[in-house]
Amino acid sequence: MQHSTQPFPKGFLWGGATADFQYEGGFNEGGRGINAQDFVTDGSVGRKRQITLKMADGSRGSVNSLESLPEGAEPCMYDDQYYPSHKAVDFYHHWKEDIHLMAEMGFSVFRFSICWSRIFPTGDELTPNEEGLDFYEKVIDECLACGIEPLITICHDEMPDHLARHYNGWHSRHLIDCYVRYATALFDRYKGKVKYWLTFNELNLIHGYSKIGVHRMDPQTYYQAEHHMFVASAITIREGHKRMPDAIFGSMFAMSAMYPATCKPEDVFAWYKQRRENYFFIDTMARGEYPNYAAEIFARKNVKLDIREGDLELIKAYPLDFVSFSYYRSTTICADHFTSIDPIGIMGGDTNPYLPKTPWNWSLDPLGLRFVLNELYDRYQKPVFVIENGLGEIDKLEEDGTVHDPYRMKFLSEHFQQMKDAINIDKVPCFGYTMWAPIDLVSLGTGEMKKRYGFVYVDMDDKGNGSLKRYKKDSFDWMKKVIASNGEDLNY
Ligand code: BGP
Repeated sequence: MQHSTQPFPKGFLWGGATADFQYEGGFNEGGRGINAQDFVTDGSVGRKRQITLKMADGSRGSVNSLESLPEGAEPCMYDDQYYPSHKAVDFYHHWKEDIHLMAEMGFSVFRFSICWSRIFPTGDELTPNEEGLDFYEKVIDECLACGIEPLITICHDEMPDHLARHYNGWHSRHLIDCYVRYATALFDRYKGKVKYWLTFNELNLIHGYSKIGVHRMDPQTYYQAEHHMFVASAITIREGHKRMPDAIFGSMFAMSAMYPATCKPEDVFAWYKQRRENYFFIDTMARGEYPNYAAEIFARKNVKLDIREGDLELIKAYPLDFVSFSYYRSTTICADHFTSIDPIGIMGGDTNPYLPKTPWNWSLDPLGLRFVLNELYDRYQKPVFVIENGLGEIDKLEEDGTVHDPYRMKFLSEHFQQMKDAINIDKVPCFGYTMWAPIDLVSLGTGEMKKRYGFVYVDMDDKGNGSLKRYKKDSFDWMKKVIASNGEDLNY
């Protein structure tokens, strides 16, 4: 296969991505309100993360993040449980040090998310929490002083617990007003400083209470909640453009590649339909209208949306300016035995027998990134941004403070080559890359710390023990070299 030996285009944005509840901590500091993510325990591959509950009869219970809450049960924290969001890896107190490490690597962009309940502790207040706004302003100012563009995810899989508990989260239209008030408070404060914004994270990756606040996990509830998020995103883009004419807006979608398991027509058609289940969310937000195939999905899943006057016009008038996505792996779809792992029927698929896997069973597929970049640009003709990509691996901190991670350099080098090929050979206008996650942080899927992604090792274990000291891994200097050559030199 032909490969590009040219560097990336001039001005290409290089950086890293994080999310507040996996990175920030400080859960009871600075006036932050309790977040729906604060009830989610740690876990592992064989032990799913749980939302701990007080059951209707007062007893203790729990459900995993894909399940409905039992009737009358309420999320509740217990002292003998470890909740990773509370401390995470303490960016709240390490922000300056971490930003300087990113600057040392030559980052030109840092994607982070703002914690909604740090700005509006319950979500129902009419004025924002000044301490919260101030914290992120310091982060933004430090980035700018270091030559790093801040790229903000307004809402990354989280929300004030009050809105989840009392309104059934995004199932309620009330959330549209709360979210727009929150987003516009950010715009009013950070305009002139922040150009790149994402309204949501991975709307096509299913999680329940902790992410979108819903108590029941069924298609009717889910798609109704998503409809409200589509409307909220559209209004937010309208308000954002009004206040910040230079700003551009995206939303992030989980777009790891998907292939038919074989060339049997049944497998190919099953793949096509499953990919569309996934594309439904980005199709609606990027094209500005529900796709024609939504009718088939809604009929099959018995969904009847409550769409109010003006909703569809808003979605149409304010679509995404650019398309951003996460890419980690690829899966295969087989007609015979596809079963979704979520109750909505979106996620699922098998591992690809042709590909090596990580200890977490994620298939490594660099070419899949080129495939997805082409797929997305063909579909929308909007600029694209690789907003999450990285390798979760087990790293070892040596006694002398070094960490040798050749597997990470290999992974990134191969993915960068494919991204370069997509840009320079296929002519896909991809304008940036933010690696997940430059500083080690807590895994979303398993709540573990040992699934590490960073260029920087953080001394903390799966239960939150450790000094939180930061150590540069070998990949740190390698990334510095890659960025300095604007991706021309990918050798490791
Ligand atoms: C994405 C999320 C991130 C992140 C990443 C890696 O889906 O947007 O928050 O965590 O996946 O997944 P994990 O942490 O499960 O390894």
